[in-house]
Amino acid sequence: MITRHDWSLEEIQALLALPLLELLWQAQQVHRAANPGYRVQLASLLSVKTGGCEEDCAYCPQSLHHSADVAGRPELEVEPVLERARAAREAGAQRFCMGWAWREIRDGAPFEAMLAMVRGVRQLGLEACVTAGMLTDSQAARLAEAGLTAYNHNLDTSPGHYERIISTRTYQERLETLQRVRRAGITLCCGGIIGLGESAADRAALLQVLSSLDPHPESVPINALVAVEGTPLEDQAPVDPLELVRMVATARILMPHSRVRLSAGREALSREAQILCLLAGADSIFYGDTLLTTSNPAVEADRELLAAAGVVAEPLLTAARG
Ligand code: SAM
Ligand code: DTB
Ligand code: SF4
Repeated sequence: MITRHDWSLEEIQALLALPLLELLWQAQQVHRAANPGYRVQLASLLSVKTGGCEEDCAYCPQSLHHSADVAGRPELEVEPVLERARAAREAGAQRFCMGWAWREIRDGAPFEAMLAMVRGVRQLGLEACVTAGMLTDSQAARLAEAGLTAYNHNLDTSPGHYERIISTRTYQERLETLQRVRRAGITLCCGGIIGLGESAADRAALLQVLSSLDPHPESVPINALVAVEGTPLEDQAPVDPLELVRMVATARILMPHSRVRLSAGREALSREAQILCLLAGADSIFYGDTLLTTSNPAVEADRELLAAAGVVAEPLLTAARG
């Protein structure tokens, strides 16, 4: 299978608009070749530093620009975070993702704590992922040295639609952060959100930027907007689940070897719609009853979902050491 980085907008738009069953068939063929055992990665999320963020991302309940801002939650310390990582491992997770509502990482005690968390999560035999905004080369190097598996930094939407969603950070800054993470040898987790009022052409343009990254991001989260009261997007109409299926399938075709993660918004999907997303090539989900600040399906429901779909979860990569 050839991995391409030169997909044109027209090609991507044509894929997104294919008759649904044709799109699913193409995505399935790509997926089966790339992931023959069809294993699904379970990634658990924890918000370490919640709310009070200086950025103004219109979808986000953690921005201090919106009345939704979840203020007053204390930043978590190392041991309680590792306790949650152990519990996630017990529940069957393979990756543990930690979030900080920051515009960028600053040096000092919170960063040292982040490094200790990364080391601790890796010692548990879990993959470790951090999402904490922009970073410097030396911070990226220290994260790599601590054993960080992946850094999550999303492009969110197309270059054209972006300025309607975020004004405090440019698209170019996001691309530079992604390069810095790559240069440090950390894998990239980078995707976007649908349901932000974007057009089909915007969705294609987001997928074009993602698929032009060389190498492709190792994981590509596809989120459906969770419209939170008190954010500027609170009244946004929910996305048609089949639009999410199309986005997942197209991402799968464009980036055959990436993990395509069915991310925020699963609570609004029926079991059957989620199974269609798996069929379309999603091979990872967020696992655990909360995302960062909003809820996610219960662990038990997800076990039933995977059983109903007849897919198995990826086992731990390394023997547990702690
Ligand atoms: N502050 C860091 C940053 O923006 O890189 C890390 C945390 S931020 C919450 C991580 C990602 O979550 C965002 O880039 C966005 O794609 C996604 N996200 C945030 N709020 C969301 C919502 N209400 N619905 C869907 N996705 C959301
Ligand atoms: C991603 O793309 N989605 C996750 C993770 N990366 C960090 C976050 C979703 C957040 C949904 C809104 C909330 O719970 O605050
Ligand atoms: Fe801050 Fe990240 Fe939320 Fe934007 S998405 S407001 S950067 S926490």
